[in-house]
Amino acid sequence: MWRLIVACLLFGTLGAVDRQNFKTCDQSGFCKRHRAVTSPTGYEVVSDSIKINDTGLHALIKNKDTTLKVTIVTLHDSTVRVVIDENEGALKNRYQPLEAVKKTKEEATTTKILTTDGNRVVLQHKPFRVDFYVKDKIVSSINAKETLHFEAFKKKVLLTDREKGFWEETWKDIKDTKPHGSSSVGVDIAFVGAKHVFGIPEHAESYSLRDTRNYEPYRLYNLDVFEYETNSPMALYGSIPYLVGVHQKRSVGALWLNAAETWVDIEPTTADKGGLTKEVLDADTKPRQVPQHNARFYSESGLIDVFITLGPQPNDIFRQLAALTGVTPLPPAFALGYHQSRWNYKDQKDVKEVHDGFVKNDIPLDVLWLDIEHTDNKAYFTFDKDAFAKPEEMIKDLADQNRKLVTIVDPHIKKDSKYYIYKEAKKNKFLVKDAKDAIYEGNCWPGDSTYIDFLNPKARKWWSEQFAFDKYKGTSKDVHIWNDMNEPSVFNGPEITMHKDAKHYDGFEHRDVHNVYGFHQHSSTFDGLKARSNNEVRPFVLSRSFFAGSQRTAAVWTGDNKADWAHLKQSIPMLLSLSTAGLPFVGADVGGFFGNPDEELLVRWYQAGAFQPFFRGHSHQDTKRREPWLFAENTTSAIRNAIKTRYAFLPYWYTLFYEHAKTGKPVMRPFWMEFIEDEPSWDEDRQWMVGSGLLVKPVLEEKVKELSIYLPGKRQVWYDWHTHKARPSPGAVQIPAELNTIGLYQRGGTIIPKLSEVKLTTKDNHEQPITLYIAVNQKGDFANGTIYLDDGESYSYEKGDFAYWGFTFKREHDYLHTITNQNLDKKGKFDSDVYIDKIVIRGAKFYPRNAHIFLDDFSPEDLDFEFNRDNFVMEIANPGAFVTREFRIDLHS
Ligand code: NBV
Repeated sequence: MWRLIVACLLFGTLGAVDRQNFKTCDQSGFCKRHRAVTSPTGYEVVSDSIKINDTGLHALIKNKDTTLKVTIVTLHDSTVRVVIDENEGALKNRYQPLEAVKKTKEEATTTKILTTDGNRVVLQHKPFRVDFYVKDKIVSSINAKETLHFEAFKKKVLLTDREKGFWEETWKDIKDTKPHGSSSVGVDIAFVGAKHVFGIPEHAESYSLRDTRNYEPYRLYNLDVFEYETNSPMALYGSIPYLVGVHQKRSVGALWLNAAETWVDIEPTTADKGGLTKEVLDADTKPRQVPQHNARFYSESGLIDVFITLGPQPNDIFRQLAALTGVTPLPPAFALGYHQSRWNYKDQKDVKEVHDGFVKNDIPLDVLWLDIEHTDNKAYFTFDKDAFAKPEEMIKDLADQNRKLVTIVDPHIKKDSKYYIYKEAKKNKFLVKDAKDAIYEGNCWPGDSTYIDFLNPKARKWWSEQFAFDKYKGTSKDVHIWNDMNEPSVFNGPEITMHKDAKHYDGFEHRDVHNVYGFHQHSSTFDGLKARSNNEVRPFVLSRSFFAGSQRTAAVWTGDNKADWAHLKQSIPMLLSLSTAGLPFVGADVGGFFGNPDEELLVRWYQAGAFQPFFRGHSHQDTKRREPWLFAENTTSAIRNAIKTRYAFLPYWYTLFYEHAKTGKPVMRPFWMEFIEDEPSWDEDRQWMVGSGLLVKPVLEEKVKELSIYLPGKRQVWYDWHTHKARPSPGAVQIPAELNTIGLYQRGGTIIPKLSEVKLTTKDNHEQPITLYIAVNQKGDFANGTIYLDDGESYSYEKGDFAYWGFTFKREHDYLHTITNQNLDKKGKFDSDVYIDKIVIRGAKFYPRNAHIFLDDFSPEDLDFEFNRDNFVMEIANPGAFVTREFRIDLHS
């Protein structure tokens, strides 16, 4: 009942977002002020202020009211950092979310113009501007539109009306006291030559960022938005202030390192209008024909701290971003399997029936989830005494079948003097304070709630210790954690979040750190899970809120979507945008959180989810139960099929996650990353790549008879996964959209390892035999691929217990093709029993007469094979080869 009242009062009518709960730019004082800056703000470099030393280039810039200091530092790997802060004597320190970035290697400044890898940074004095050149072409510029606007801290004087918004702001009867006044910052960044810009998640928007000139700017402010709309730049649960301007030859990334509320305006233009005409013009470039995107960032506080990564190619862009904000470490294998969740599984009996149901119905499952109702009256770290009286038994039962449990642990803490977490947090002063220095109180699921101050390193350490097995009673190494509501969500707070004048550790206000609050919760949760097993077991943490760098410790999902086709479609650009911004382990609630999907939508959602990194079915407590067997037989069977297909590709997924950790490349990839030569495909947001080998296009429309698929690239060949039929690219194909259809193509030139048969958990599949799918390239002479193996759960891979092997198919000469494997990393000592029980060669444009294999004894053994002359497919059964022991197969024609 209580829950219903809260839902009705706070969230208004069911069915759509209540926009009234959230600000527009016009309703946000600083955003409005920045957007109103349309004439040059007139900053110039102060003559004689430039100093170049080992720490970079330092200069003062000034306009009629303000003097600022600028630091430009060249970093390792074509990355440049530009920091603009107040000059000495500022009234207050500004918050810098350095926790988001890793220690970056600085390169010594050697010449008067900073250079790194042959790139050039030019500081223009009047007006102040910083230009970035790659091989003599200008690619980016800061302040080309002269919108730099910096509100320095000042002493409070008698308030005029105009000044009022600067010193306080009231919104929906909630006053923001702004004791330090406004301290907002903003500037424009140009992406010269960029046809599209992508990134700045999280928004339910198209993948390619749209022109905001007659629209709201994109907002980055972590918020709990009830029933969010599709196609909207409204803020959602997390923020990564990073975007990339994509260009055939010279892509550029920009990370705006600021954790305060931020808005971003996007202006697509051409270089003749963007203030850089002179710099762009040369013998073969007409500025009018050069596309350009200008992005203007405005943040409520903090400083201007921008990292420009100069690419130039997509792989460089991802590596450079990874060097700044890190990568997702190899997840435990189970986390890549299927997750079954619901708000809520009612009791232990329910849990058992559900996971047994998966076995009975022959559907793979790795993880069962428990939402907030499993706790003792919303006191996290506890179990309801009646419904979950024996958690150990429940967990053991799951673990006996190689399954895991995930429980939810939110950051709001029930205000209850009998609750040990509250008592300890209060005693240790680990709770956020309000503007008057009392403990901050808000309303959330437990009723009156307090909030852990995750900005305090001691509070984080204490929080991480709460996951120890002797503290979080009933849990074991088979329990992993879900952090929800960590924007943080405060039901009676402004915009359903924390008051901006609430106080955190070290004198910072909530406004300074808002977007990094959830990051600190999930990072310390991760640390706790790692520590509870003496750093032996890889943790899995799912978080709703996130910031740049969140990928180092969490997977993320797109929150409370709806069971409709629009939300299914929306999930793709949302996940691509997260992947682009460096966060690869992402997914959307399969089936939609709110509402009841019809069976067709549910099947299509499973098919899409099966090819997205984090794969979980989840739903609201008011929805009908949707375990896969509760539907018509053909629906259940299509869902089973989708989940089994996911499991069959697990060796490929696991390998991609390993490679992500090495290279920064996401696992779910936008087309521009793989096909930079195919410009029309860059903004694709209905299809995606899993790794570089697999193209996915799920059915996203109701009752369609045909699915049309675009095959990107130039002079590539693609193979229909099921029929092997080859198609050239660029081009489009139409395939019949049956209930079991998922558009799936393998790119010529790749080799994909897939399980030959699927068992019901990742662990049970660990040593299952593999089929190698070889898709020969367009010339017919080459294909390669990789596989990564280890124990799937511990950190012993860091000490050499892993195997990373490559496979190569090659035309040696007219009459001989070979298939070989190679150990790609000799440090890996993992000797696995996984063997290859089948090889499928697609596009085998030769007529094989015989085939034999050489194992380590060098005496060839004949192999049985079949060759289909109609579709050029060769299948070798039981080659007798082990993945991690060298072999060579000769195919004579
Ligand atoms: O904990 C309940 C839900 C959860 O199921 C969902 O996944 C989260 O996004 N939670 C939000 C709070 C209530 C939402 C209406």
